[in-house]
Amino acid sequence: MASNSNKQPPEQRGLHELYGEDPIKADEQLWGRETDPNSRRGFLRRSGLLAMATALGASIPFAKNMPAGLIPAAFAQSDEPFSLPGKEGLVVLNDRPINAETPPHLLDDEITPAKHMFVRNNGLVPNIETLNPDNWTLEIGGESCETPRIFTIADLKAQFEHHSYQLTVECGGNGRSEYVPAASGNQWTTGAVASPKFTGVRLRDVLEACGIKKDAVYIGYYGADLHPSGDPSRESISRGVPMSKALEDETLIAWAMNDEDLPVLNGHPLRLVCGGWPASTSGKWLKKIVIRNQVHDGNKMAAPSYSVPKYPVAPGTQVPNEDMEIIQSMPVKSLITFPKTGISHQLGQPLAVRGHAWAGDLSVSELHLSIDFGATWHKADLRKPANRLAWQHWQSELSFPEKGYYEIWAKAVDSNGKAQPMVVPGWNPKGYLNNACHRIAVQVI
Ligand SMILES: Nc1nc2c(c(=O)[nH]1)N[C@H]1C(S)=C(S)[C@@H](COP(=O)(O)O)O[C@H]1N2
Ligand SMILES: [Mo]
Repeated sequence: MASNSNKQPPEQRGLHELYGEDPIKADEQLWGRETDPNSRRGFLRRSGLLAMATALGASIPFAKNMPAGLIPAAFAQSDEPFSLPGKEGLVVLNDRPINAETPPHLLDDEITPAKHMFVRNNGLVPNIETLNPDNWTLEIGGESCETPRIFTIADLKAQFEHHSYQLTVECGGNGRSEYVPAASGNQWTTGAVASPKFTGVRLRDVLEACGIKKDAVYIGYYGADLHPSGDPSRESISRGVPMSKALEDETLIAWAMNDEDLPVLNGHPLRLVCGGWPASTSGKWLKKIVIRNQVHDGNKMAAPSYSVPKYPVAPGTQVPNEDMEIIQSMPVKSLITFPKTGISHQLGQPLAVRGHAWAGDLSVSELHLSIDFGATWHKADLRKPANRLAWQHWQSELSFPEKGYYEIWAKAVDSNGKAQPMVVPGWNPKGYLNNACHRIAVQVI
């Protein structure tokens, strides 16, 4: 963030100069920085608050509490129209490969419906004609597999016990758009997360049926999607998890989501699901699983992919790959799924607020809400998860002291006592693990 030292800080200038006709332009002049007027980063400068009041046409009762570096939640909405087969209301971030996220108010269901589950593809979606569940096979192998075998989906269904779990899957890059300097990759805001119910067989049962050698340390998956180049000798992505995660009760080889076939974009006819870990470990269009005697070395396993620095670094630092570690459990996080950001609310009436919270392998123990930019907090009612690794629902009622612009902030605390940060957490080169508090805008009238 280069600021121009020749320019005066805003305090020393007249307000008319600051606002001008266009607050973003005015800000640019002040700080000598090129700004994309459509970029939410345009509000990161110190005059952001004043610009916001002008743009909103409303007073901000708790303005003095609001950290100057924040992008107002009122401007964080996206109304881009978009349609993908079987999906509704998702916002497309990239179409080659297809990546689309879900606006928070469409994640209001306790169990995420298929039409609202985000899509994150690293390669080319397999041709629908090749995704026939009747002749699909899953191969189990690898150097630490005693007896490599091939199963049809019918074999899996017939030979192993079926299990259903609601599992929270979140892309490791969810929230990336808020990092400064920007990290390359899909600019996810908050919508690369979902918590549907998956049905399948335990990965453990299948691996044990094939024999796990004593030296096994990791599993890796291979899917049927091609690398974006179309080169069949290259994998689009091939990641995995340590044996301890692979052997958990909830780690599934799933064929169904919410009691229906998996949607094509979410891995039909078969996928791996490792709830609570970066969703990149949940292989779609699953063709093969290998049991490894070393950390799996498929595409996107090595740093910097899905890895973060082992120590905190200053924003923009170049971090050597050997100083990075693979992301395991995702951090504590929450969403406000009702109301939709930007609503108007009548003064004097309580406002019902609700959402979900999750914490990777852990559970969430508290959910706090603030309407005064984090100066004071109060606890919401938080429910237990449907099962381990499912997100937890919370709800509350809020009252507002006077008319004006407010933000509702939600902050979850995990079962180890760790809370979400109010602002974007430690910068990392690829922009992973942003679990900053979710904020929505409310205008009290
Ligand atoms: N075969 C395959 N599996 C994959 C991917 C992929 O591109 N190909 N993307 C991974 C990543 S990075 C994420 S975040 C999740 C997304 O799952 P979804 O598209 O069902 O929401 O799938 C993971 N599994
Ligand atoms: Mo991801």
